[in-house]
Amino acid sequence: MFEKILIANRGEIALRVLRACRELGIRTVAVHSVADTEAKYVKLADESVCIGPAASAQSYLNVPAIISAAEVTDAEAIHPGYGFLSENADFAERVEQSGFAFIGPRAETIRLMGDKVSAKDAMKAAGVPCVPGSDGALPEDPKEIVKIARAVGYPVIIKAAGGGGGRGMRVVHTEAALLNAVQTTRAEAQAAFGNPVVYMEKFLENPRHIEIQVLADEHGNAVYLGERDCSMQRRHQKVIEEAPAPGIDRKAIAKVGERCAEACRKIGYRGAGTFEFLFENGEFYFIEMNTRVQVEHPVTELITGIDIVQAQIRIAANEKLWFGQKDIVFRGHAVECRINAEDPFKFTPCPGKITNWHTPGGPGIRVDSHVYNGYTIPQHYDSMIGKLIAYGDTREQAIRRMRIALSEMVVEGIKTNVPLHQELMLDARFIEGGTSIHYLEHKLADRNEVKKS
Ligand code: MV4
Repeated sequence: MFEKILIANRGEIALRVLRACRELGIRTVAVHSVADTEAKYVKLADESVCIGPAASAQSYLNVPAIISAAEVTDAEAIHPGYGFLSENADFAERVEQSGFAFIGPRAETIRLMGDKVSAKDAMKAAGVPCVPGSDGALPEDPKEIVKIARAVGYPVIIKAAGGGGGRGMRVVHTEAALLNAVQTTRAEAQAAFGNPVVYMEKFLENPRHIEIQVLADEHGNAVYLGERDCSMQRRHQKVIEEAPAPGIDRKAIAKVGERCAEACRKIGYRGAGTFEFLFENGEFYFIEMNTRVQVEHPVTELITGIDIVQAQIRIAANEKLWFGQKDIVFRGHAVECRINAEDPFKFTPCPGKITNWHTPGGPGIRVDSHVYNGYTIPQHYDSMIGKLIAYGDTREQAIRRMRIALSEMVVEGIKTNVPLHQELMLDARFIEGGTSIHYLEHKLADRNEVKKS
């Protein structure tokens, strides 16, 4: 096992990784920007290195500074967390070339999944069900493009190979609009990602976002840890996540989960990963794979009892998976609310000093947050200040516990989205379960309509 790990991230995930290291008896190096000198994970880490000014480009994205920090502190491995450099194949490569272990998949796997066309090709070949579409990049020939769209059937969606997470997409409803849309998406993709390659899919009008968590080791073993429902989102930012996904047949989950695990074995996947699916009319359609630990990993940890971050570390240290698929028992239900420092109605970020901070507790409550009383949230980064996770024997109990937890939560000095979560925990459609990816945006639009009239 590693003796020392450098955590190349900030915020709650830096603290989460630090806690995993502690439990494994691994010493930690925190790297931080000038703006994060007072951060909790910096103070709790065994060592810390300031790697640059507040701007992420000069600190948390500064590859030479991070590698130098690993060198001077004698760290053996680097955990990238999520966001920042976590899915940067060049970073993973530089880390390994410098003699450190990258806690994540091999650089070539990250590269394969970063290109959404090659990711889909690989998954289709490995037996994962995909959204029907162009089967690879769209050709240049307009006649061919029209032909493909007719075969797929309108509406279609044009997506950038270099995009993902909602960037670089365009829905097309008619043949008249097709070629213009392809051309515009290509130009935008070239400008945004330096890659003009686009592909086409059947546009699913009202799907849910269901994702499968996997773990795979370097010895050919892979398991799935069930699914998460991340449909409650606004502008591609998840707001609430839960596991298991309400109302989906367990046999269907086992079937798609086994396909994902098998795909991991086939491509030689290493570490934790997430297969993102759209789910509509009882069918799963793969769209993208994430090669990092995700914000919402705790809901899976709570229903499986498996520590995903510790698993990432042990896999990176070349350990064999210490359990098989049959050993994984799914028990109970977990719901996560992302707590953001933002206006709960306008969604504008609201950084500043927290003058009073009290977190809830009691049975089934977990709080993953790096903030504390008197902490000043810097304006330079993401507005997420923590996650509230509630577990119960049933979904009803988890939601009940979440309502109580939200009512106990005290955050003063800044605005947060806690009021939005309180509203959602009482929302009849949420309580019913199974809302689509469009539900929250429609609800918020209706709410604004009511306010106006
Ligand atoms: C889609 C889709 C409908 N049909 N693909 C958006 C994020 C990116 N990961 C993929 N996205 C979508 N792809 C087809 N063929 C609808 C979306 C989509 C979406 C997906 C997941 C979660 C939220 C979303 C919000 C809007 C659109």
